Amino acid sequence: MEKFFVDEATKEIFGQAKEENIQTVWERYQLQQPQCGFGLLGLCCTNCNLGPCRIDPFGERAEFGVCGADRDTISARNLLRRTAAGSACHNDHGRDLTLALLAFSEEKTQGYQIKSEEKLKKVAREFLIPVDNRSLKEIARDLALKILSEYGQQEGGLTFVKRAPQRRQEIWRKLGILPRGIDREVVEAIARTNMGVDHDLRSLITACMRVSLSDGWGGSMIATEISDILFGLPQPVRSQMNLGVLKENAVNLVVHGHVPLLSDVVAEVAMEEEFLAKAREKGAEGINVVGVCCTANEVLVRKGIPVAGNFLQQELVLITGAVELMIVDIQCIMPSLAKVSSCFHTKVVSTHEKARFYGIEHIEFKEEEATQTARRLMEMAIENFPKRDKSRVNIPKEKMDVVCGFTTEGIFHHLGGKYRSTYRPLNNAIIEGRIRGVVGVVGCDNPKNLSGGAHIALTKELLRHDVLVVETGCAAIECGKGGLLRPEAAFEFAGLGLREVCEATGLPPVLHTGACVDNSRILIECCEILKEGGLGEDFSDLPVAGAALEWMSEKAIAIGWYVVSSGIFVVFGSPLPILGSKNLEKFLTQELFEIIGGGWAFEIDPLKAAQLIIRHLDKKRDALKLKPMLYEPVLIPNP
Ligand code: SF4
Ligand code: MSK
Repeated sequence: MEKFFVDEATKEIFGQAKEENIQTVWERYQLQQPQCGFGLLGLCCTNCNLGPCRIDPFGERAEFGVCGADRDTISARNLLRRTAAGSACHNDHGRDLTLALLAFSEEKTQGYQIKSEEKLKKVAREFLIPVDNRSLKEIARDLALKILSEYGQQEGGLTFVKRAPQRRQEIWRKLGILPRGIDREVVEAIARTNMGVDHDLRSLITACMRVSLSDGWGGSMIATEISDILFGLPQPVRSQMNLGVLKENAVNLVVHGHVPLLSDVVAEVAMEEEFLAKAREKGAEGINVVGVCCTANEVLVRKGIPVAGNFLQQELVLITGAVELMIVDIQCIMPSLAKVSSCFHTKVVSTHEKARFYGIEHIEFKEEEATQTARRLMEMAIENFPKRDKSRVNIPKEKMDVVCGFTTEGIFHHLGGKYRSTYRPLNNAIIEGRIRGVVGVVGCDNPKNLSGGAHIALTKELLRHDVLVVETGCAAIECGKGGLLRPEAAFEFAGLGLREVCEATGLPPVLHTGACVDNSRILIECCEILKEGGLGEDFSDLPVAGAALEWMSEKAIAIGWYVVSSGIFVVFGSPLPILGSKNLEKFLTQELFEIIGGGWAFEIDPLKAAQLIIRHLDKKRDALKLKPMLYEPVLIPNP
């Protein structure tokens, strides 16, 4: 297993865990082998009590479930359920943020303020809310209520959908996949998959697209925009990533999960002199707040808080023996943390009312007590410091410098300068053949693949072919650990054309854009490229693509779907669990391109995935009649 680790810190602490008999995700993955073939192919159904049913992939035994559902129905229905679950997660995240904005406007929160007045007013105007001569709280209240009404609405459309190019909106309208209300699409998707409801592959996939659009152009975009309003618009910021950001002589406090509502306040409280003094009294030199997963990305891009690890490293962070407290909220949190933490002095505390764990203390977070809760947790971490067994502390030395926090708005300034904010230089670079195209490398890390290594291999291969890469989530953290989020990476890994652009603008060749919900920023960046002109009229015209080679979560399926439904080519590493239905596979990987302009490919080898993407970008360049690429791809060591 170790031979697959590209990250030395991971390898080291995994080895230590084995010596100490602490089970981690990699061993549990091994113990699950061989994984259920029916599940992998999408051919099992548990949707009613006539079953569970399984379809024989070789067609020798059962070809139908007890009710008569065939492989196409079962695999498409399973896919829709997963897409709905992923969308529900993002949409609910957006709702949490909206309720927090509402609570703020009603003076029911602690420690929050409007950090981006400009963003509040901009978004309010989009929702047709008057902003002149009104207090920020009044505007915030109206905006929160308007957004909440889009959650409950039954007909009409979503405001953010209007950000998409006209041609795309028309395609959605024609296909009947414009989301009507955010909650409605999730509920309807689940209802369709009930025994005896929707059995038609195309109809089920249409529902996949519509529910995913309620996420990408609904819940996720809402989460991003309100996070910017309440916690500030990210700016390019220097920081560090990997287990080496934990400190031997400090109180180490880890925030993990997805929602920035508590973690942002925790990061603020950690700077208060009162707590620093208390930490010193307990023998620590300071308080070190670090992050894991997407909560990490949220506080990284706004506050420069270092990142201790991505999804697969969450147990390893605790196995360093150096963590006093890990605060978790929702999504991607392994229930195994209770067991792992029990081997050390480390406390893990769950804080979100929707996420509880056996063996983990729960201290519920409420917006009206945010600062109070953050302080209580801080006390807890400090009190725990003297209980640390110093002889068991093992913090790997690996940590990598990164520059993160590139938003749609930030890229404007970077490209055009403060006084002439524009995407023109980017469009020109694409048109003139300096940049081949733009690719979003996103998603989780997975022991089924290379435990993060696939993101690095794919990104390096794209860079040397002059592809500008934008990243979010755990893929971004993996590439950060691998040294790709430094401006210098342009000189080490990028092709000559991309290198020239990076040199001229000061941008790194890989732009860290934020957390999983911030994939919505990538959609908006594509809108800006189109608005700037010269590269077509719709997303499907652009030389762009998305990749989530190590996807794990249902949320990644929802993201993949809203990107495909927006007319963009998406490559997943391990296939979606649909290969038991040849019709569905053909539909997703071939026929969809004609219908929606985007579609799927599955390729587990990162270098082959890069080739698929490059061919796709070149096809789009040819269709736009762009100039040939100026330079041949460069050779880089260790591709
Ligand atoms: Fe079996 Fe049909 Fe029930 Fe699914 S819905 S469990 S295929 S009988
Ligand atoms: S945290 S969804 S493992 S990217 Fe957003 Fe990482 Fe995937 Fe969770």
